[in-house]
Amino acid sequence: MSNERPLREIAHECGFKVGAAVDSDLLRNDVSYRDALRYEFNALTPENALKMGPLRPIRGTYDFADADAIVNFGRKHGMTIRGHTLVWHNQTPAWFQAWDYTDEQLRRFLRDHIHTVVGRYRSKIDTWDVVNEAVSDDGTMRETVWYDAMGERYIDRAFEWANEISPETDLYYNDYGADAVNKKSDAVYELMERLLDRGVPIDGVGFQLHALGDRPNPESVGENFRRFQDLGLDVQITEMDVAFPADDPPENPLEKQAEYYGDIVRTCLAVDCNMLITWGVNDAGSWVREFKDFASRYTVDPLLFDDHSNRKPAYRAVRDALRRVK
Ligand code: 9MR
Repeated sequence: MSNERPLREIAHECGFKVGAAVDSDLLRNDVSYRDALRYEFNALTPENALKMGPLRPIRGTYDFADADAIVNFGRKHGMTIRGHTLVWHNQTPAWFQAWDYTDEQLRRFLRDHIHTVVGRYRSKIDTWDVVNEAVSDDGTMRETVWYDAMGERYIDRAFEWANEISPETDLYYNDYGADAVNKKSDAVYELMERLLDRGVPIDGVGFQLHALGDRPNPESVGENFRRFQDLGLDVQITEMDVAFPADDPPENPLEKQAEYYGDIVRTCLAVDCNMLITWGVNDAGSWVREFKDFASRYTVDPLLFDDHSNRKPAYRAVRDALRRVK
């Protein structure tokens, strides 16, 4: 690709993982995307392929083809793999949404799902987002199908089922908008305290850090990460991207973006958070473009690589922040 040293090598030297969310079609069909992924990143997460909807399009069967392709690519290239996600209110299969289940049927369905999926990737996936986005923006528990059937204890059970089938895998709770100290992160913190009090086998918290419009203050992010670590939990940044309001971007958006990525990497290093995943490999594949509403509201180049997988100022800022710790 170039003579510059790959980012993953620099990251590796300071015990850091830089990853990207991966789309199976782009991985198959776009050479520059594939090359950037394997050359520059030492971690990945399937962006959609491991979610319940894509995995289980037809009742009674699983389609592991896309997830296997991504996971095997990651293994082949020595990458750490995050599994995303087992329990979420979004992206459930259409047939599931139409199913008139009893609470007990739902409980068994979720247990079997977790046993099957975590079990299949036991030796390949290092970390799972077991439960995603269980807390609402106002800090109350989100009323999902899982919550309606089982109350908050659906979270306990999900972690227990994952743990019993794969005790070595790191199990995470993952959420957005809880990156800095704020009302939502307070609620997530209290949820974590309750889980730990109940002896739930949870290893860490994933902070998504979708910096769209707002950029959480890095100092507050550090302070927030520390309080979760003080509970005995690990922390990771799991879905980062940085975009500005489309109608009011800063003067040098790519430089501003780079500065923020650099600040966040430095924050991570200062508090011993050793994983940062960007939500996509290159700008062309970013979900911000896929979501029509967002694409008109925000600048649409939120990642480290441009549409053709060329390095951006943000890439260099991440690299330089990592280099400085050597
Ligand atoms: O990037 C994902 C996009 O391709 C899907 O259409 C979308 C479905 O809701 O999910 C996106 O990923 C989300 C992730 O799974 C959880 N956190 C927010 C992410 C961006 O919406």
